[in-house]
Amino acid sequence: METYDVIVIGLGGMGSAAAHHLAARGRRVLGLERFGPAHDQGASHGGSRITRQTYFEDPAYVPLLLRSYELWAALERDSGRDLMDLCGGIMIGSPDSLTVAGSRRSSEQWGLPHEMLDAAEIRRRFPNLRPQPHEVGLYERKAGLVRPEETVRANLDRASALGASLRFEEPVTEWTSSSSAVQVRTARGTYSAGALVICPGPWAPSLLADLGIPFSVERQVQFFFQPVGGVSAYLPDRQPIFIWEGPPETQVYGFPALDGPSGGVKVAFFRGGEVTTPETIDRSIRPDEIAAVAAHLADRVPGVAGTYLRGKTCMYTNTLDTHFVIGRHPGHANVTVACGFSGHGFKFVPVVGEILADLALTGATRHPLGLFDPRRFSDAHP
Ligand code: PYC
Repeated sequence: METYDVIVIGLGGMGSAAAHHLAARGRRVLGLERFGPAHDQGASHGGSRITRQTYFEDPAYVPLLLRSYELWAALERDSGRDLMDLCGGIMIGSPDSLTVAGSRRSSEQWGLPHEMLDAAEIRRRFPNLRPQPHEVGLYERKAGLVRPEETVRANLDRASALGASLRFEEPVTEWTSSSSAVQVRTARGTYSAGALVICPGPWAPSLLADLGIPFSVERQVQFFFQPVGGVSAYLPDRQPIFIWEGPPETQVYGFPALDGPSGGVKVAFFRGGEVTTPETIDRSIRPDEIAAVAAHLADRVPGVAGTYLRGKTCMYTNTLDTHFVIGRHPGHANVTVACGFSGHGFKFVPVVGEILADLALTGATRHPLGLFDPRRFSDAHP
């Protein structure tokens, strides 16, 4: 049987970063992925993902984001790939909305540079955006976007260059652990290692059923439009990423135009999608969903939804509190898990890779993981 120091299951965003960090620490690493490299079947594709440091979800994420930015810069340098575009970002809504008030709270708590803009100032600085008079925006210059597929490729390349063995099109059928070792079975063989890292993405409900966490996998659509008049007014030097809340509990988000005239502008709703599974997800895009996002944007970013170009489905793996699950598996001391990223995880990929390597090799990490305890959904947990 082939034997390694650490096996990583799942080589999407988080798993590819874990494989990279483990290999960089000189360990013998096996990475197993059910699809090909940087595939589009899970949650790490679509050309762009938001990054930001002001974090309405909880200020506790900020230290992780600061470290993620450092590691992202290092990954760009080491891989020679263009992974990040800090084109700025604006969080819009009524002053007491979660998006605005939460972003402001995290900025003030951590002393993050930001500007509060009223509706007139938003319209003046970013003419594509048309807030209502009662709406305001928190503008963060260091927000922007990261490139998911390029990032996964960069981490896979680095892992491979540092000696990791990466196997694709090889789904895991079973994993087991004893006090001294883990074993992982696939259709091609059985592998053993001292430690296991599981980054299952939307396959968490099956691969990590024994965690007992009530995950809910959600279908989401990323829509690409050609704006009226073309992409020139939407290029990254003019158009920041935006997250726009309103009416309450509805958030829509968007990016500048990327990848030339045919790339278009990407927009999507954040949450509120249908419950699905990786086996049953409907990957077709329905006319009514295209019409719904275009109608929602019509007063806010008029002209953005000019001509529909294409759509791409992806899956969120939501937890009940929408915080991540990262930690040692409560029932298996040599198994580390990272899942339940609830639609906002990709910007953390580099720091999660570092954390997973820490946990798999030493059982501890200097990073704050208080929000992410895998045991928090159990009745026995205080
Ligand atoms: O990842 O920050 C994020 C995000 C917000 C809305 C959609 N994605």
